[in-house]
Amino acid sequence: MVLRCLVWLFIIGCVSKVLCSCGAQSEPTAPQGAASCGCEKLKRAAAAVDGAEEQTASVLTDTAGKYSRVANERASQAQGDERELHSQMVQISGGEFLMGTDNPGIPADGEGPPRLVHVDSFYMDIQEVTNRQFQSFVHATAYVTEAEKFGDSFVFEGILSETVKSQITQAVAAAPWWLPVKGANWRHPEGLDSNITDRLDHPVLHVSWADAVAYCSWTNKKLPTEAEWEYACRGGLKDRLYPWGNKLNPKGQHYANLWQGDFPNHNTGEDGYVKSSPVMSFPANGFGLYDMVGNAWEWTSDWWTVHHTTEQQDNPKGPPSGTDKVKKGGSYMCHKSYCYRYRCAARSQNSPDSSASNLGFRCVSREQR
Ligand SMILES: [Ca+2]
Ligand SMILES: [Ca+2]
Repeated sequence: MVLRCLVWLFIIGCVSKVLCSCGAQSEPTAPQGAASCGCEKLKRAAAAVDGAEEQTASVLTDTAGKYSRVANERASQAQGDERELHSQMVQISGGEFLMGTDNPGIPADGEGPPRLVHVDSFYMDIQEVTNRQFQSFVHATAYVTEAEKFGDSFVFEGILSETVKSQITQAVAAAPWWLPVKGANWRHPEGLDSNITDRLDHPVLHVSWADAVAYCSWTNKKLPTEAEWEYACRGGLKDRLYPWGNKLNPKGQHYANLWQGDFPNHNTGEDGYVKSSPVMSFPANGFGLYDMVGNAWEWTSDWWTVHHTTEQQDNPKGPPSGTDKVKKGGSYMCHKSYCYRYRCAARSQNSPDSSASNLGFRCVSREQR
């Protein structure tokens, strides 16, 4: 019991980090205290629960207009492929880029120092893996996720029904808006009284790192390294906060599914969604990749560390071992006041067995799949 509780606390911490990973480079710096949304504390094995009972892609200019035009062109192409079971992939031509930032939104996350990194060419899913895709994987393999084995997963309180909330006596001390919900898993994102029937094209959630690896392996793919993910996120732009530039809402438009309003009490849903959104609901970046920031956090293959060499690196893969895995991009729960991690350089962590209602993934491969 105690172990489970500790695990939950840890997961909650991780989830918080996920939620928080929403930062940047040139926009005004994140407000003090913006470092903790609680998602990094959601590890199944650590935290402390309160009251626990137990491309050759061309480099684009940084103007929103050009970004938007290219994004919309790619979006219209992608819509036609939506019926295909496996994600469409785009080739990301290899090259050098500055990974990290010298103006970290959340210094404690190890966003800096910036370092010159080269990555080889690779292919990347243009979208987060969806419930429909994960469902086909489960149908074909009878795979059981870790959240299903544990019997619970972390869910943000704000999206739970009153019935489910009334049955929960635990909370994560450092992030009380994260609740361990019995029966919550990818099929039941907010617990047993919820389902994915009307969310088959949303990102699959409540998947652990091992679950993500299993799915990618099934499609002959793998998880991206953090370097691959960040290079892809930047979409050919240099020293920019977001995949589309430095302004969060160019010309008043939303470019990602994030949180508007006061976190964690009121989400206005100004961008159209208070929870996850169907994949590809917002413009793609210069490489044709959707939802790199926002919607669902995305697992990477790297172990977590906040210490980075400043020497030039070639296809870095992170530390050889660790306790947490790196996740990137932030989620629909990210707000600048609390989780400034919806920036390409931002990062957060979760233990590999963690799962939560805002954490998903996408896959990469060396060859076209
Ligand atoms: Ca939103
Ligand atoms: Ca995402």
